[in-house]
Amino acid sequence: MPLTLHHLGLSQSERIIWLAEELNLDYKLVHHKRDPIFAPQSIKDLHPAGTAPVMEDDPSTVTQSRVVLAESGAIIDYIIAVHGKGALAPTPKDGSAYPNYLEWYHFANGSLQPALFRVLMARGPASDPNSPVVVRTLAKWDHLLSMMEDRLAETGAYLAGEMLTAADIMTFFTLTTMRGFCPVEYDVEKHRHILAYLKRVGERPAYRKAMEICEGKDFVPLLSAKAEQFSLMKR
Ligand SMILES: N[C@@H](CCC(=O)N[C@@H](CS)C(=O)NCC(=O)O)C(=O)O
Repeated sequence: MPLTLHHLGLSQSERIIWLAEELNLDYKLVHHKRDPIFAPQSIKDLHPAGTAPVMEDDPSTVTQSRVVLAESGAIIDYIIAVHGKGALAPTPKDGSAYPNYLEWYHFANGSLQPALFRVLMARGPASDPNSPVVVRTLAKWDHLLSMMEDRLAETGAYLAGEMLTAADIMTFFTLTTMRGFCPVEYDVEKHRHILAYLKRVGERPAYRKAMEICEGKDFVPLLSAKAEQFSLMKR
């Protein structure tokens, strides 16, 4: 089994385990525990980025040697191309799903995840709630959510269209588990399509299996309007 996936507890590496489960891949899983909030030495030893996810493919059919990647989008593209026969990644043959896929796939780490991270920083102890930067940061998060709301209202299903794609796999962590670090709430009326999407994806067997593999059977994914902050953030 050449593929090894490294998961850091409560982190965006859940994306990669979920992808592997959707694709029904064989892989070896290595769990890493946060120390106490950030990545432990065992993750730093794998790649200079020192963050999760990390994927090892050894030997890779592409290079005939060991490939190590530590960027979610790169790992997802690599696994889909090398191990997944192109599944979950629309191409120009798929018509409008293709440009929509590209936009929402890159929206995840290009816009949504940084915006929520900035909300986390903007709520920090040194933050001034009246500062124009803080006001703009919070407004930006609201605006990105309204873009997602409109898109999900349009498709009634997934971000690229009727079918789940890697755009959903990239995005979902930010809408769910990341809220355990930075609790943001959804409005049951204003965000009703986002909430329906969270339910729809949350019912997928591969997502449920992946979350159980990642966080154990007692973990409840953050799929509802309110989110509790993780206890590791309360020290
Ligand atoms: N751009 C990277 C970011 C990876 C990242 O920041 N991972 C976080 C987990 S959500 C991490 O490892 N944090 C621990 C640390 O920074 O020490 C990706 O999308 O994969």
